[in-house]
Amino acid sequence: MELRNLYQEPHRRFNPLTRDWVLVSPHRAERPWQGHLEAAVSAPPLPYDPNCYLCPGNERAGGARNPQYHSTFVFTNDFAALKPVQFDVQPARQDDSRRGLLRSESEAGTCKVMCFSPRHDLTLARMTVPEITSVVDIWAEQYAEIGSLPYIDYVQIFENRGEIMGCSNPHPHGQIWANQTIPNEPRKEQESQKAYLDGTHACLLCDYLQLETQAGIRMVIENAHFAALVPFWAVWPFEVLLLSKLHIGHMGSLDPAMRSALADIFKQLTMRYDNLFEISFPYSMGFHQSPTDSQAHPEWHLHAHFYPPLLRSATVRKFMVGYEMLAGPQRDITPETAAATLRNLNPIHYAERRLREPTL
Ligand code: H2U
Ligand code: ZN
Repeated sequence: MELRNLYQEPHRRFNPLTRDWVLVSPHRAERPWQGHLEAAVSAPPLPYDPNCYLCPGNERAGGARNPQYHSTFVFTNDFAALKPVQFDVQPARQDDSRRGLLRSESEAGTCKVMCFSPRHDLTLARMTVPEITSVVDIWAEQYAEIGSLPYIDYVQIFENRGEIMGCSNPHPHGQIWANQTIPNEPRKEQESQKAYLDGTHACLLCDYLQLETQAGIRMVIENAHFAALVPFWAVWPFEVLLLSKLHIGHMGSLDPAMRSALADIFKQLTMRYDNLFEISFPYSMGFHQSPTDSQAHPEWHLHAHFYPPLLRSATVRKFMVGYEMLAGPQRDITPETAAATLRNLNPIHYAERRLREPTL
């Protein structure tokens, strides 16, 4: 069957980063929806909220008080999932069954919270490019600083946005969790990138970006140093993969021009996301970059994944349940349709457009 026809019919696509398959069912996109609707837009927040744990000068849940910060502010999570080790100790390992069925290991690390802005009512989409650039600077600084700890092998930078993603606070913030071992997702990507480099003497994501640049159909937006596209193997309806154009392994290698280009593409992409359903768009986003395990990692290519949960409107989300939980991921609208939708959105943020429109 010709590939174009194949894409009208149920088919599966391979994710070379995780080596998983995703089932694509383009014909199901029009099915009716009588299920759960998410609550639509809540009232816009104020620039300062006296009850917010993250606003400048306020007391946090753990009892500490935030300083009167003026740009990006980082603190150690008061309810950290990982704890640092004070001196160089080997991880403790145990196998209660002696046959590998009841294995456990101690895991050290650190967790930080990063307030992107002192303004409670902003998001990355509404911040200026220089303001986002200072967020990028702190990401790079934290990656280097935390990664230089002898017991940290991986630094995971991420942002959970919106109540629908389980985010506890609307104040613009992200998190950094850093582990003694490489967690599942980056470990899978590391194995795939390494095998590809060993087998082809080329970088998996450099080759992939070249294909996508030629094809154009899944590209959403690009600038001098970064490209944002809906990957061929996307699972979430409006999933985006953000790639550096140069082969760099981590944020420490970003020069000032690349940092502002990263800030620029962040703003362009998150504005388009907000414009899609004219709401402050929820997602989980995170960077994947070289482990900090003191090994050389020529296979690693810096990138970020955006996983937004919404499907057809501000109130209809994609549920990863049933077949997805028990068998594998499945999607209805094709990555090509999702990319075209995002690409063709108005590049000006809807809230700014509303301000400019004359009121009747
Ligand atoms: P989410 O918005 O994704 O829920 O993350 C907020 C994090 O902030 C969460 O991990 C931490 C929580 O532990 N936090 C503090 O460290 N101190 C506080 O006073 C409130 C929240
Ligand atoms: Zn706040």
